[in-house]
Amino acid sequence: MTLPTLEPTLAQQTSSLLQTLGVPAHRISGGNLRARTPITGEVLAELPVTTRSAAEAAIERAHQAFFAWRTVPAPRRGELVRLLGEELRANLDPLGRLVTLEAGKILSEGRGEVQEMIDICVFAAGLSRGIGGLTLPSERPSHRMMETWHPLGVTGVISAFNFPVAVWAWNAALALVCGNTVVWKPSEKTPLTALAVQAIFERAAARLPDLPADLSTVLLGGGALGEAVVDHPRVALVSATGSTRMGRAVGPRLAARFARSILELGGNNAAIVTPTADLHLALRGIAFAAMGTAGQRCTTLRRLLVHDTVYDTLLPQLKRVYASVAIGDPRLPGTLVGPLIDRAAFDAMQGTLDRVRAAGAQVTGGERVLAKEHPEAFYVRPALVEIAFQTEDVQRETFAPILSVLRYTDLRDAIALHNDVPQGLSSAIFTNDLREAERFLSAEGSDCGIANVNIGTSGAEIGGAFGGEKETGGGRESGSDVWKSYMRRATNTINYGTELPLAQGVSFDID
Ligand code: UN1
Repeated sequence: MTLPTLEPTLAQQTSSLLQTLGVPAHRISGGNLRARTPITGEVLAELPVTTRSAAEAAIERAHQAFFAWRTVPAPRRGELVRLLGEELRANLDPLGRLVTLEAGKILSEGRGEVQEMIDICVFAAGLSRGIGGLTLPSERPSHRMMETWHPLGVTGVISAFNFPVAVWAWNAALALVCGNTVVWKPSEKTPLTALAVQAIFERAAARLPDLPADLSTVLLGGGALGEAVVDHPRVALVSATGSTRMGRAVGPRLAARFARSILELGGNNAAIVTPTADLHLALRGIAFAAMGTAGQRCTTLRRLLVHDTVYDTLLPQLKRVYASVAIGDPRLPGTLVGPLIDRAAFDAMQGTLDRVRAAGAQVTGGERVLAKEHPEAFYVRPALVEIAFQTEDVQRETFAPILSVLRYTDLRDAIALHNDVPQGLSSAIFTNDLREAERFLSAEGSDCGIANVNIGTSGAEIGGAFGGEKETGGGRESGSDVWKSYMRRATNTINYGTELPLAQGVSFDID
């Protein structure tokens, strides 16, 4: 008699991944923070939350660690980040799988997220030998001016469920090489991936002798812990990713105590498809940007502005793709669209669809699928909304796969429509017309922090500055010269002469 081989449950798969990733058992049992998987809705683990007083003590320890860390030479700090990248590379597969289990992304996106972490470690390790300031001419003889960049202090990172590990890495890799210490409050929906990253970080740190302890700490819990980070006078900078609503709560509190902030909030990203666009290429770009990560990226394509002359060609093609896209278990190789994170996300999606229908839109898709197989999970067919004008719902970010499609006839009108939303994160134009592309990228074009030509709105590389304008919050993370936000700049004027001339020709002779 042969016994049927039982597939391990998702909780068992998770616990074996956590073991592989080196997460100590006591961190993942015996508490009341429930980690669930959106794949089935089942509970994966129940883990201890961090109390407010423990969080405050952790911030105090991070502050003490900062005093030691700021004096470690930057290239040596970069060595830690290089080793972190090495550990992440060695754990790309299990960590990517854990992201899939906990956040519901398809496997290649789970791995992609870990790849982003590795990439920023490479970038930051290089940067640790390139943090440099300007030397400037002084108007005074025998004087020199220069800028020096100094570590800032404790950096608080508040991250969202949809990029449960990469956002920490963009911030932590830069903060650490800049000489800051890090306190991380991940989304309470994704505590397990956070613990896995913490274990990986601790392994990297253990490879260097004589490092200060508490260089990066994770705090697990809900909004009250986020508030503890935001309000703590020792936290010099908070980098917060999430909704505009969250940003409205966080931004003013940080401003009130003159702390620095990097806010990466809602997006309502649009693409314009012009008459000369390569429609095949546009179709692929639109599909990934609008349906990838089940529409749960801040860079997700949410609005599509299509020129009248190509609308009736593109729309039927788009509808075919939407009708046939593979929705289901994100662990399966063919799946392109995994589950929404939870019931609240599903309800928000249905609410928006009901209202745009009532406003006269024609909605294709959007319905729940696989409800019989997974009564506690929320799989949906991505929705296309054909609508004549931008209603309040079109102008608002609904964190779900809804793509509103509008017609235009004049590029100026399309750009005006494009910018007529409160958010300003990412944008794209599909065109083969140089003039149209350049107009879109110009000062009178897209008003977003990211503007692309012939690629979609999502999937940015770490080398560029990442973030957006208006209600997106104005913050920038990741590449380019973003490191400057994690440091304080000192302007130094040095007099190597024997006279004391004053600037602006001022005289102040005391004898
Ligand atoms: C997010 O959704 O919070 O450009 C970040 C992208 C990713 C980052 C998304 N590199 O889509």
